[in-house]
Amino acid sequence: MATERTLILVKPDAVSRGLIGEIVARIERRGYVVSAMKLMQLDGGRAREHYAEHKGKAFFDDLVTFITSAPLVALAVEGEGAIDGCRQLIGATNPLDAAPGSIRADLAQTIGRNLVHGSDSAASAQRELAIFFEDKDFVSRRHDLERWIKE
Ligand code: IDP
Ligand code: MG
Repeated sequence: MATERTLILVKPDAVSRGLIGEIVARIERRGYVVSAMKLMQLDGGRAREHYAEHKGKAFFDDLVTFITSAPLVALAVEGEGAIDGCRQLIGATNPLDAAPGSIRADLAQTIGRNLVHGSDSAASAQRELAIFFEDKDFVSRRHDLERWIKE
């Protein structure tokens, strides 16, 4: 397995509930490292770009309204298999289907307020990271990553 970089969003509901630390802590405890992090309020254009795959769906407008409604935290997260690993930590889209112990199962109630976004593939991660970050925003965490990779 290779070191991967994924986009995590601590969505506005999580920021509003004071869960930034809880969510970042779970990601760090798994052994993944943060290589970029930004507290920001997303504009409509970038929100529609981020959720482009859902354009035309019934929930699309509500989703864009929600994700732009208040500040979120965008993070680049790195580690071995970080894309699928973070999705596992986050849990299924609907908190009622999410595995116990996952963020959504433990901390969320509804699909529309499920606290966290995580990229679902390498292609999505690359596309989504470019919406939130420029090359200069990333710092090297190579030294810290190597401590976790003991093969
Ligand atoms: P994901 O966040 O688990 O990748 P997606 O299917 O990519 O889930 O959907 C993006 C986001 O859109 C979800 O996290 C959720 O907040 C919202 N969403 C997805 N499906 C529904 C729905 O049926 N009703 C309302 N909101 C939805
Ligand atoms: Mg998705």
